[in-house]
Amino acid sequence: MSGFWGMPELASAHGGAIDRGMLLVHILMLVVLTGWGVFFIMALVKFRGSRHPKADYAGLRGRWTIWTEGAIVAVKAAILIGLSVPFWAAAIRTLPGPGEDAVEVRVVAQQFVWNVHYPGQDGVFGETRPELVDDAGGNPLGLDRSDPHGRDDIVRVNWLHVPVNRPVIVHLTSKDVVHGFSLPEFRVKQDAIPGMSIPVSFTPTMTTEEFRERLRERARREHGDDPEALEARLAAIEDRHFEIVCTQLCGMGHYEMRGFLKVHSEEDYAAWLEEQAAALPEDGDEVDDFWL
Ligand SMILES: [Cu+2]
Repeated sequence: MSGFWGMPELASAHGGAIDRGMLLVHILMLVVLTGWGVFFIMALVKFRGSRHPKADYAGLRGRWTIWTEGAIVAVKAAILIGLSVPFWAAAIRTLPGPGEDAVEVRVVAQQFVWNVHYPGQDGVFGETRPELVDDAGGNPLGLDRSDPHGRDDIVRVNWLHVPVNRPVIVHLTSKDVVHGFSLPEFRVKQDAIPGMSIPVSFTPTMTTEEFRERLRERARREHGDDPEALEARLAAIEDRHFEIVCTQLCGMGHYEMRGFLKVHSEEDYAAWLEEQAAALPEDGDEVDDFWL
C-alpha cells in the first residue's frame, strides 16, 4: 500500500499487515464516528430545552436503553479480546528464532543521537560498563575493548547498516530519557526506555538503491510534465537514505535526532562488515585514536 494516501514507501515484510490494520482501524473509527454523530443529533433534538424545561436527574429508563448499552459494551469487548489481543500476541511471536540467521544489533538512544552496536565476527556483544562511557572520547556505549567479545565489536553513531531480505533484531534501549525509534518505511516504531532492552524485529525487502529507484519512479509520475521540478526531485533522491526518526519529544535537540539506515545487498553487507573489521584496533593500538 505504499504511496497510498501519503504513506511512505513500504520496505519491510510485515509492513503490509500494519498498513491493512491501519486502514481497518480508520474504517472502524468512521463507523463509530457516524454512529455517535447520529446519536448526538438525535439527543439534541429529542431532549431540546423547549420540550424539557426542567432537567431530569434520573435519566432514561427502559429496556431498549439497557440493551443498547449492553450491545456497545459487547462489541467493544469483542474488538479488544477477539481482535487486538490475538493481533498483539502474534506480533510478539514474530521475533526470529536462532535458526533464522537474523542480524542482531543493539541501538542505544541518547540525547540526541542513535548509537549502533554490532557484535562483530564472534556474534557476541562485548561487555559495556557505565564507568567507561566517554562521549567526548568516542566511547559512547562504554564498550570494554579488553573483553574478548568486545574486541571485534563495531560501534557507529547515527548509521544502521543491514542486509536485505534477512531478519533484523534491534535490541533497543536508551542512555538518558525516553526516545522513540521509528523507521517509517519499515513500519517500525518502538519507544527506547532507559533500563530496558526491548527487541524489535523487521525484515527489509528493498535495498537503499531500490528505494531510490522507487522514489525516482514516483517523481517521474508526479512531475512528468514539469522537467525543471523533476530534475530537482531526481537530484535530491541521489543521496536519499532511509531515516531513523525520534518520535518522542526528548529535549531541546529532539529535532536534530535523526539517523540513517542503509540496506545493502547481501554481498555489499559482507563487504561493509569486512571493511569495519579491517578498521578495528589491533593489540597495542591507542584505543582513543580508533574511537575518534
Ligand atoms: Cu530522542
